[in-house]
Amino acid sequence: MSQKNQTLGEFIIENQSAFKYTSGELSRLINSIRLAAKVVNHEVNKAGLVDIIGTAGDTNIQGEDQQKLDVYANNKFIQTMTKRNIVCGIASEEEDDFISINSQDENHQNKYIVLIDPLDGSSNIDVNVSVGTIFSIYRRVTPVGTPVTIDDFLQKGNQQVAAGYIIYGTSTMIVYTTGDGVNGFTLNPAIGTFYLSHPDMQFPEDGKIYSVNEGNYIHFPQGIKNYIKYCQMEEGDRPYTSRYIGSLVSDFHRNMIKGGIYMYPKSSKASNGKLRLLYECNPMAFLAEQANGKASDGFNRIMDIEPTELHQRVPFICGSKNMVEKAEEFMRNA
Ligand code: AHM
Ligand code: MG
Repeated sequence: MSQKNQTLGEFIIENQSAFKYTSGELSRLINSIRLAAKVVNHEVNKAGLVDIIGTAGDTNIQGEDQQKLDVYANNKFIQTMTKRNIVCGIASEEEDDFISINSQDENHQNKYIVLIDPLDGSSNIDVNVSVGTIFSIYRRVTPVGTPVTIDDFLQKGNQQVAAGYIIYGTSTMIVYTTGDGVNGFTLNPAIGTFYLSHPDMQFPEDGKIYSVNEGNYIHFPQGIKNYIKYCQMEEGDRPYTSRYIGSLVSDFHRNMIKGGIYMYPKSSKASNGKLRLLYECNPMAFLAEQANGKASDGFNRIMDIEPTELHQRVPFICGSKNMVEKAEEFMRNA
């Protein structure tokens, strides 16, 4: 049973035995994400103070190589998981190919792979607006002790064993699921400890917020245009409120707490939308479903989509169940 004032470390230990494949390995993996999150958080928070926001490859006044924060976060998460020898493979938005970690060594028994978007919401980094990290965890499908292959990464979302995000906002939080509900932990920056602050998070079934980049309106499919007009109509509890941060993690987080729908549809400019199936949409879909919400590409459940490539894009509609179902209805009828 989760309780308030519990630290993330305590929560992980207490809930380890409830996890069906329990061996401590997944707990160690989540612990390593927790550690990297603190380091990245520290760097994100001082971004305005020090001259770290420059072009990757620049040299700063101390003669140190500058890294953009997304490059920094990518390196930090990969290093932490690699050095602690905790996973057999990682794929990242920042890397063209997946990374194999000692997985050809027959003594290497790690069975988890991680897909990660180390710092999502990149357009917000330079302007002091919340960004996030998104992660998705699977068991490998190829045998342990052999090199990981692309098949280990191209698994359907419904095979995820854990997923979550870190939000670097007014407070920093880790929100994650291992398939038994969603829990949120807030960092106390004074002592560097995450506390359980949001046990058993749930999307309200209905909501009044819609989040979409309306600048793309004329390029949207007719079903989405019709649904947006429905959101704006004066009728019943409508018009809804429009809120769009442009950081998926932040928009999702707000909608989960308050009730709402996030949409990044396909458009006449981008036939599959913008967001990536494997390390943006699937983990958010897993969280949404675990929190009584829903995630769809407009017609199908996100987590049932068969992936064909690592950096595949997919239209994404996610949030309060009744709102997503209404948007799907508009898509079907358009
Ligand atoms: P990124 O991975 O390059 O940061 O892009 C993903 C982000 C999401 O966080 C956000 O919801 C979306 O892109 C915003 O896109 P746009 O600026 O086109 O509305
Ligand atoms: Mg991203």
